[in-house]
Formats: sequence, structure tokens, C-alpha cells
Amino acid sequence: MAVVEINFDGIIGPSHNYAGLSLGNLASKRSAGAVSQPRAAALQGIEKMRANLALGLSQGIFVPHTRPDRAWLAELGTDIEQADAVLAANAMSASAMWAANAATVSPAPDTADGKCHLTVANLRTMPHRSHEWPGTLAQLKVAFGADAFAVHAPIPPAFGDEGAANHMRLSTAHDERGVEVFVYGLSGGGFPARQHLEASKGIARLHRLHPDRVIFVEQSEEAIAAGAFHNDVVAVANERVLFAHELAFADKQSVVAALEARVSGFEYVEVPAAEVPLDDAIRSYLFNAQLVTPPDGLPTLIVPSEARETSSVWSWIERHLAGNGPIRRVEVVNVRQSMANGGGPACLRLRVVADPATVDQRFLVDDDKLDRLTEVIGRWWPEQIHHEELQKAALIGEIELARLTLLEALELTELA
Ligand code: SUG
Repeated sequence: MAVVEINFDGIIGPSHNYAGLSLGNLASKRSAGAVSQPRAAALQGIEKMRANLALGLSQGIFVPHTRPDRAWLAELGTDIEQADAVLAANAMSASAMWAANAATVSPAPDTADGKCHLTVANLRTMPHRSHEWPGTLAQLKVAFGADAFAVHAPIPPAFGDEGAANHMRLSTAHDERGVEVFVYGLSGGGFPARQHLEASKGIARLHRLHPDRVIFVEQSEEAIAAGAFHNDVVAVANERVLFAHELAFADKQSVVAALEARVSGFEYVEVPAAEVPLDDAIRSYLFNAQLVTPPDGLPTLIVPSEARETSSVWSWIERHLAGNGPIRRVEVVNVRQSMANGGGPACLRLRVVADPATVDQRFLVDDDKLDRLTEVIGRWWPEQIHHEELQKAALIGEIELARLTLLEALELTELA
């Protein structure tokens, strides 16, 4: 089989909750203290994958991490029973669901050694995310253990790296040589800039990318300050198309010029602030959409329901579809539980361009496997979590058992 784009979605874990841990992520702050619904959340994620399969796309999964992360708490000299409430919430977060932050991926056509390179993200800016990488790395090593891949350890924590959420790839087709765009932040006003230029440069070197086919782009301070804590909240690329908000980049002209010079048939689709204010774009996650090319060839934007409910955004989409723009179809998915802590359709997935035959098949799904996952989640995932319950023994027991049951169903108990 040929090299295709596979979307690996993080299965939303049984500890999914609203602890409000992410400074600079406005949805996370808005939802702090709300009652979460892990079962409904995970089932929403499964339905999104089902919709992608129905479009003819290749679909993979990553499994939830061990929560609470007892090893991490032990490194801090405590445990889940004794830890103070905030530290306990940091150890219980299901944030690994947002697979766009799992790793940065450079597919084989772009690299000097013809391997698909993956660097696990260190996620060092947010404490609750900083301990994801060992669990992610363990999965990447199994899923991408074949010779076709090179899996790298995280960039040293001196430099923040948040993975594919700050990385875009443009190419005439997925299996053609591409240009990789690394977006970093210098300042975010009152909010942290999570992606550091040194980290991005390190990844480009480790992945053996040709310097002429790599572009480093500064994210605009205004976008970060408005709540775009990752570039994928204000921009998304697929094949020849870059779809971005007018205020996404510090120096838009140079990004567009660099891509025009390097990608044949490059198309830039810009949404002006006058039509969709930055706040509307961020609240609706118009750009945290999956921009994909299904086998029927119609470039498709998979947006969250919130995009349809935001009038400026939906009007822009309708005008674009009615005109002759490059996005030819829009699909709406319900991922409200994830959206409520700032994770849209694109946050939930990691794109890997590879031959599916080279991936450990346990990480790939079809409708039957999704049916089995639905059963496990429907039976074992907690229905709801009140924020004050995060340290309760009964809930913790339920969460640990749920994860183990899932690993058994997927025959992935080596990750237990
Ligand atoms: O890192 N939210 C995640 C959302 C990640 C979205 N990913 C991409 N844009 N690719 C984050 O801010 C919320 C945690 C909480 O509310 O407790 C959280 O971690």
C-alpha cells in the first residue's frame, strides 16, 4: 500500500476532567470546576473517528496514559492520597488525549534517510502536560517500531516543544517531498509562548530535513495573547493549502512568499479579522479543524459544532463553499467535552504520513474495532467526574481499571 495520511486520535481517557490547568487556554479557564463526562467525551471522540472512516480516511489511535501518574508524584516525594489538590489534578489530567501535542512528525519523503521521523514533545510549559512524554514515547516505540520510522527522545526541557500543533507540512501531495513549517512563539503578552525556536530548530536537524525546505515562522503575539496557545488554533495546512487567520503570524507576507517559492500550486486561504474576529475564531475553533483530502479528492474541513454556532464563522464557511475556494466540503463533528478544555478536532489527532502496513496494526482502527472500543468505554468509563472527587479512592480505582480493560481489548497490555 502507498504512503497515505493516517490520523491517530488520542482516545479520551477515563480521568477526563475540568481542572482549569492551562494558563492561556481560555476554554480551560472557562470550564474550571465544571463536572466532566468522561464516557460521553470518549464516545464523542470515537464518533469523530467513525466519521473519518466513512470519508475513506485511514485512522489510528493512541491509548490514554496511566492516571494518576503515580511515578511522577513519587518523583515529587508524594502520592495521590497526600498530594495537595492542584498537584493531584496535575497527576490526573487526561491531557494526553490531545495527540496533536504528542510529537512532531516528518514523513519519509522529506527526510535525508527516507525514514519517517517522530520526536516526542516535551510539553514542558504546563506541569500537567510535562509528564506525558514517557507514556507517549512508550506508545510511539511500539506503534512505529518498524524500520520505516525513527522515533526520537524529547528535546531537552530547556526549550519548550509542543509537537505537531506548531508544525505544518505543505506538499503537492502527501507522498511528495514537502516543505515543513515550524511555528514558534517569542511572546504571548500575559500568556506563555509554549513553542521555542531552539526546540523547532533541533527537531528539524534531528529529522534530517533539508534546510531549503524548512521555514521557521513566528506566531503573532496578538494571537497568543487572544488565546491561541498553539498555532493550530489559528492555522491549518493540508497538501498545497494553508488556511489561516489574518492575525496568525507575526510576518504573514514572508510566510506566504516563502511557501509560494517552494510549493508548486501553493494556495493561501486567509480569513480576514474584519469578517471573523480573532476572538470568534478562537472560541469556535474554525482553524482547529481537520483539513483532509479523502479518496474522492474533495478537500474537506472537519469543524467542531461550535463553528456552526458562531455566526461570523459559519457565514464565512458558507461564502467560501459557494465561491470557488479550495475547501470543497465541510463536516461538522461534536467534540464538546474536549472543546470545553480547549481541544478541537485537530487537537485530538496526530497526522502521520506513512504506509499503514508499516504501523503496528493494534494502533489502527476500522468500524469493528471502534464498536469494541464503544463497548469498553460505555461499560467502564466513569459517567461524570466532579472536580473535588479527583483524589477519591473509588474513582481512582475505576479509572485504573477502565484503562486496563481497554488495553486488554486492544491487546496492548505491554503498555500497562
Ligand atoms: O494544552 N488543554 C490542552 C489543550 C490542547 C489542545 N491542543 C492543540 N491545540 N493542539 C492544553 O492547553 C486543559 C487542562 C485543564 O483544563 O485541566 C488542557 O490541558
